Amino acid sequence: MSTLKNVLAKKIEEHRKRTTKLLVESGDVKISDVTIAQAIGGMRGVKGLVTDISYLDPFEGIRFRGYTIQEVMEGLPKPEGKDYPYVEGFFYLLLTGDIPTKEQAEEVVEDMKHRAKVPEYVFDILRAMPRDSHPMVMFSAAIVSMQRESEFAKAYNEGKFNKYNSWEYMYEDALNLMARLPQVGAFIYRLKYKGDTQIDPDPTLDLGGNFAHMMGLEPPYDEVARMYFILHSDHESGNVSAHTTHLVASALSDAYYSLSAGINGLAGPLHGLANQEVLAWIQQFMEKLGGQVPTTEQLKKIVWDTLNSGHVIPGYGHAVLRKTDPRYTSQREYCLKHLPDYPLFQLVSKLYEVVPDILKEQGKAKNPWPNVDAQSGVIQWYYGLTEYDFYTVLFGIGRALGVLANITWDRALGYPIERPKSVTTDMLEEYAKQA
Ligand code: NMX
Ligand code: MLT
Repeated sequence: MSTLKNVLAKKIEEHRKRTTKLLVESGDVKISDVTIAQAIGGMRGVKGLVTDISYLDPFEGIRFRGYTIQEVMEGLPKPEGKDYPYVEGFFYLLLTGDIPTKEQAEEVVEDMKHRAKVPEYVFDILRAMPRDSHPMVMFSAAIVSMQRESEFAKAYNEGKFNKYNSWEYMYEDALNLMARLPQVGAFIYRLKYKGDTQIDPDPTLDLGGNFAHMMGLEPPYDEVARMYFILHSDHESGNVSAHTTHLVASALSDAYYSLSAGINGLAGPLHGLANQEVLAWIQQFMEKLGGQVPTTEQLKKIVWDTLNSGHVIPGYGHAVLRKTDPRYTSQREYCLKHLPDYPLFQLVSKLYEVVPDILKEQGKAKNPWPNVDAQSGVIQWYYGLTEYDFYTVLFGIGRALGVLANITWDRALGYPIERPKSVTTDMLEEYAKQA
């Protein structure tokens, strides 16, 4: 058994006792109330999910297994001569809660290389799809098409499966899928935008390095890939992609069905697609200005015009965060170090100076600050990835790390099928009368 699986098995054994004790001794303790506004308003703030993979504080931002972004980037083992950690070592952290040693991280790198072969039929399916299909449609279809590879579904069908061992099959699916997603993503990119000129994986490279290689992008894009996948991996459990993956998996659907569903949610413009929307919006107004960089006054007018036409400002606002997203800040720091004078970076920085005050003045958005998506396109564009409708696939590869770790733990802890109760509007009116 690999070190990762062995450590994970021990952690699960210990954790099960905590969950059982909570259920047996404190199952009736209340952690949340639900108001009519919350029932109508997307359950904002209702505490009804449990995950230990990450936690989002509204003012501090995300912590992965208790570690801040900076602690993760500094503390995890890195490939020789690189500034950003192995994505595989980060996956070890998400799954176990432990920072791996370099040896442990590199064991996962090797393990995932052995799992990385994408079945040929996936390429056939992608090539058969209309070339103008959105890359997220292709990505989701590729994932669900691999469902026939599921160890979890196979074990279920063969009757080998029970509440105690089902996590082991989910774990196998999670690692297999995670190992294959970079090639699936790179294949879609080169199929759609580079005339189907494919680049074979390089078996000497780690996941981030290999992704850059298969995309045809030179170093330091490998560093960008590592940073990007880690930053986008998880945002606790209630966001649309994580929640959807968890919900679908709760029906004992395997990782392929569940991740594909989560990816479909990520493809919405209010969620992961916002990173493409930011670039589309910027391109649109730059075109109107004949390519001129807007002055602050022009930018203010553009923002107001966007709001007045009933559109949201992409990359700003958040359902939970109430300050600048530290994932935005982390990417901004990268830009300040590597591309401080790049015009697109300067424009995005100017938006940061202008948008929050306007959103505050408009008085609707509860959080006027930028989220992860406001900044991420800049770096991609700088390194030559200008096909912005591909950006959400990058988000999706990263997000898979968190949600696959999460559904592995869902099975380990025996979480049941998710099935909240709904009420009717008549009932709400009755509650309101009685209040
Ligand atoms: N621009 C304009 N209006 C906004 C914005 C924004 N960026 N953010 C929120 N609002 C509006 C929102 O549409 C709502 O209006 P109305 O009452 O007319 O329906 C009002 O402010 C209150 O919304 P909030 O409670 O602040 O936000 P909510 O939790 O409902 O939604 C988002 C959160 C992220 C969906 C929302 O802020 C938004 O649409 N942002 C722009 C899209 C975006 O950047 N999404 C990416 C989020 C991060 N990710 O990667 O997933
Ligand atoms: C995410 O990374 O999932 C987004 O910031 C959305 C969220 O957390 O609701």
